Amino acid sequence: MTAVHIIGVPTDYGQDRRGVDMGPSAIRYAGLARELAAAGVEVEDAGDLPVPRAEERDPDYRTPSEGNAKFLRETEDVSDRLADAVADTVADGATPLVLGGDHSVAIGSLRGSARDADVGAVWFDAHGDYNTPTTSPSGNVHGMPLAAALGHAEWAGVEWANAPRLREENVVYVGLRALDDTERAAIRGSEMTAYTMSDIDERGITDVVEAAITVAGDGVDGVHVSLDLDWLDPGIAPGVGTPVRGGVTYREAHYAMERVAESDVLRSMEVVEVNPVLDEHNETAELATELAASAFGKRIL
Ligand code: 6HN
Ligand code: MN
Ligand code: MN
Ligand code: MN
Repeated sequence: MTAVHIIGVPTDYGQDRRGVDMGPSAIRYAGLARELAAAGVEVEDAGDLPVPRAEERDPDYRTPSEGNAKFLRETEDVSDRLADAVADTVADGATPLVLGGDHSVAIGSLRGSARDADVGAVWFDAHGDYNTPTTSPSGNVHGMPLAAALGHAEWAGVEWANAPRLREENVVYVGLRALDDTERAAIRGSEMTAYTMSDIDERGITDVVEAAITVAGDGVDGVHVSLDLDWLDPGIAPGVGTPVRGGVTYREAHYAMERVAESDVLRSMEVVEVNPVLDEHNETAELATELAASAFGKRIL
């Protein structure tokens, strides 16, 4: 029986619209443990990592070399502790399910997952999350985690942020539809594979997800799945800080997660960017819960 350890990481540092720190609670209230049990996995909730309130900290505290990245020290501290928690969970033979918080938590998840093994990643997101402290238009670290983990540009050699055994060749985007100009150029120049919403329109979700899992899992020990709820259309997932129209449907999202479960390559997973302040009756948190259950094997029949 698969064992899943839930690790909540209630960060609110990585973006401007406050409230994403309540994501882990909202996802638990939506019945995560029950849904996972229905998927047939053994669940253990490790609680939340202690995360200092943003109000106690200064977003602008940084050295000149840190450029435009807000709360970078706090992000380093959380990432260090999350990387340990994820690596320890995997070493125990369980699959970590990290609940954000904003997408900056992926820095710690990826570093922990890729500490003792070669890993690939599938990034289900409207956004590329491939900025650096100087290319970022916002200074928000949730727009940077993949560049940080891969050591792209100024992130090269930033030890706390790099995922040692993650390679660009095994990183695949699914559902991109909002990129900054510098980010687009950097993604084009990388070895990553990027499937946009247009690719899903053309080829269908079945084909795209199949290809994504194959590329991410090629020659590695396991795959990290990063699920940003803004991947979905805001009509069904309104509770996110950076919504973009034209996202995937409810069934497309479930199908993708069902394929993740069937492929049997999942090493670690995170569900991020659920913002209960912006949500309608916790429906985005419910969706996050249902999708996690599908990724861990919940079936209709
Ligand atoms: N996310 N590209 C924009 C930025 O500020 O860097 C948006 C990033 C959104 C990140 O949703 O995880
Ligand atoms: Mn994201
Ligand atoms: Mn996003
Ligand atoms: Mn450190």
